[in-house]
Amino acid sequence: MEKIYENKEQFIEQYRQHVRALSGKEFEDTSDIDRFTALANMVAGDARVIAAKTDERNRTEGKKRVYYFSIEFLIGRLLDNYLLNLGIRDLVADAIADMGGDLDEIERQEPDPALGNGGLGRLAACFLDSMAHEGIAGYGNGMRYRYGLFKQEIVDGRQVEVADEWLSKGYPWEVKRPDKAVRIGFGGHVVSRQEGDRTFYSVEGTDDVLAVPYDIPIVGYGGETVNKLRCWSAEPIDDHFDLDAFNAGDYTGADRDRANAEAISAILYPNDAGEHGRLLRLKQEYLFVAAGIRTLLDTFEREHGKAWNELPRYVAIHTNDTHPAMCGPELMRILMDEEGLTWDDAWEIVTNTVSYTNHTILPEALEKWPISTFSTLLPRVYQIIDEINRRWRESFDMSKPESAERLRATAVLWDGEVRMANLSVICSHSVNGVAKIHSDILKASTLKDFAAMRPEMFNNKTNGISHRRFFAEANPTYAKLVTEAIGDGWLDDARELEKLTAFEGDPAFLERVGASKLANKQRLADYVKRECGLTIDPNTVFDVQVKRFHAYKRQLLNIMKVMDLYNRRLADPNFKIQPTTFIFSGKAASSYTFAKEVIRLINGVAEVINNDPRVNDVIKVCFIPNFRVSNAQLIYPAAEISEQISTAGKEASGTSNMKLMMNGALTLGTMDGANIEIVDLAGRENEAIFGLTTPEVDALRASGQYFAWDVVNSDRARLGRIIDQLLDGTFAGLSGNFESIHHELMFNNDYDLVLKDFHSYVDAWESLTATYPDAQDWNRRALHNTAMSGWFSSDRTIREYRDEIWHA
Ligand code: NBY
Repeated sequence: MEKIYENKEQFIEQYRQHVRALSGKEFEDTSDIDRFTALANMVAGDARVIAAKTDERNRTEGKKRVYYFSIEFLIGRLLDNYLLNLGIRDLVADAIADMGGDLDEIERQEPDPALGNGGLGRLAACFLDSMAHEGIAGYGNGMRYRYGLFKQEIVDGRQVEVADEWLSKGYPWEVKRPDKAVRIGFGGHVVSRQEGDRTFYSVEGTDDVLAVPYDIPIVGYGGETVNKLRCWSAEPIDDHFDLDAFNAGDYTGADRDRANAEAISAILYPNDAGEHGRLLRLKQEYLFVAAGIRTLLDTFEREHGKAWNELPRYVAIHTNDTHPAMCGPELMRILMDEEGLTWDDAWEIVTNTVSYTNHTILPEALEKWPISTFSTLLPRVYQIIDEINRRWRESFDMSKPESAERLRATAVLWDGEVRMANLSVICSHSVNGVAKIHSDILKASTLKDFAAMRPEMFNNKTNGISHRRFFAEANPTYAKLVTEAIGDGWLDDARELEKLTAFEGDPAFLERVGASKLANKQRLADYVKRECGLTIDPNTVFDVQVKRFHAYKRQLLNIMKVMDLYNRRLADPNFKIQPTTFIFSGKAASSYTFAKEVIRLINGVAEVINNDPRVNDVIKVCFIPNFRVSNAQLIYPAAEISEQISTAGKEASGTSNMKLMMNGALTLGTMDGANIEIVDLAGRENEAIFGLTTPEVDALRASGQYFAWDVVNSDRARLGRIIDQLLDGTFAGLSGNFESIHHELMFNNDYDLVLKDFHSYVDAWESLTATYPDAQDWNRRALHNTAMSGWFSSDRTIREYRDEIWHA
């Protein structure tokens, strides 16, 4: 790696200059936010120098470019990560200490952009990191929302949503590129014109907005490659400011065009399982797709001219879930309407360029749009989709008995709706799921008709995580220990963590593993004290469930376990509980009432237990508000038990399971998503697995013989009591009882099988925590989990995408 700064002194001199230039003050007289802005500016400048070299290299080597289209990129704070990736973190920390500053404090000033909901958005960000590390010419293409995912506050136990003004203090990593803006048309009507024997189509009378890009540099570990994340913002076309209206006192009316255009990129939709039908959301999807496609075609044309049939050789377009599903139709539109290609030629190019990842099998999350909404907003794109659908139908041999059903299942247009998943599959050459079991379920059920017709396009790419961000950066004490033991090669190649298995029999080393965990727990306890005023004890087990709130993720099962432990302890003071702090964190979609009620229940239970001296020496419940990338980086390293308890078959993969495993937590989980691969890698004896398996869940549902009442009646003492407590005021102190949760369990027949898995879950928890007092053996299992977690690096995932899908 080339050195960016010869030495500390050189860094200090440049940093002082940057501080002066930006704030007009000497370093000593500046605030931490000034110091952050100047430092980030300076590093961003360094990054852009490397980015120019990367560009040049990509051009001269004629590299294939990968465009990763995702409506979410949950990138987190960048400064610490980039200092690490550039190999200058220690030098900079030292230098700033010499100047009388504190790098950690400066880093805490950075806004944590919440441009994503959860796993899907964070995955996209980890992929950017890994593409840059692997030297892939990889570009993120996404949205720049003025307000990211809402800030969560807890008031009387309830989630309250507050706007996330992440841009209010400026964002030094981004550069606006007005020269690269793209005009985007909505509405209007399709007109045709004849040229010889060809009909050409275009749209007239559109309402246009300008998509304006902001670029963020993506610094790869090793400092050789700097890629770009391009996020699109919507603006009005010209200055449509209406001076007459303004002079007449109509200030809002004067700026109406601006407000309407800017609304498109104003907010991130906070639903992580689909909220379809909103016109503005469809506008977002088209805006970043159309602008991204235009950009990549311009780049291609600059390098290869109009040799469009070469596009699949030099460009891969990857669609992260169905939100960018219009990539296929939009590319068809440009190739035919603007470049004059025939349908067949364009189709060949499109299907060889586009690939698709599915992230969910939940039927309610599969994206669909009313045809009427779609065709009015995007008449020409709709016309192309209609033609894709027509040709697809025509390809069926209707004399075959299976055809009718296959057609029903695979059609793009059905029942007045556009089915985005089917569109994505038909426009792609590759479809992948995100963990082994998930990819199998896609083939066996969700997309089974496609899989029967085109088995070769289906494949699995088990998710991964940036081990540099979520281990090296988040957990410096443990990372230092690891590096002392096995060198720092693991930063580059996470599989090297496996060398740690050699230390599993080394008591002194295991003791240090335990000490680093304790330090991380203390660090989290300090944060919890600051943020929530709650005292938690680092000498208790830290049992952690952090993720979006969803019925299928079953945070309810977890808190019911806590209620059960509480009840049993009150009934019998000799009932032994391994002292534990139950830590929850996560947001619920604003409109998801049930999930919000579960948050309220957790806080209600916390309020009672944390204030009850009969139990609060052995149980504490802690809900950490406003889960986001930055506090996640404090939580994962402190965890000892990783709660991964979704109903089997529902969690496509999960990625917090991987982050927690890497940081030495033992998985308490169902055989779902990537938990299965965790067990394969680390051995079932080093995790705690419970509950129904996917085939058992399917069989039980199919039998029609599951009755929630029977399960409760067979255990009045424990389950019955918990069910009663939802209504009897025990936990109602903050804001009332929990009727809707009671209703879901008892009258909706417990769709997520919480009651069914309850006993096996609580038993598994008790057996697992019973082994905690043998610290050496616990630490050995923790170390073993870390050692075997390297396979979950997103570097591995990205290499698989590169070799098997993108061929880059
Ligand atoms: O993607 C998650 C899966 O639930 C998880 O199992 C997987 O590990 C992760 C990465 O593959 N899905 C997810 O995070 N989905 C969303 O965030 C999301 C966001 C928006 C919408 C749908 C899903 N939407 O339709 O608007």
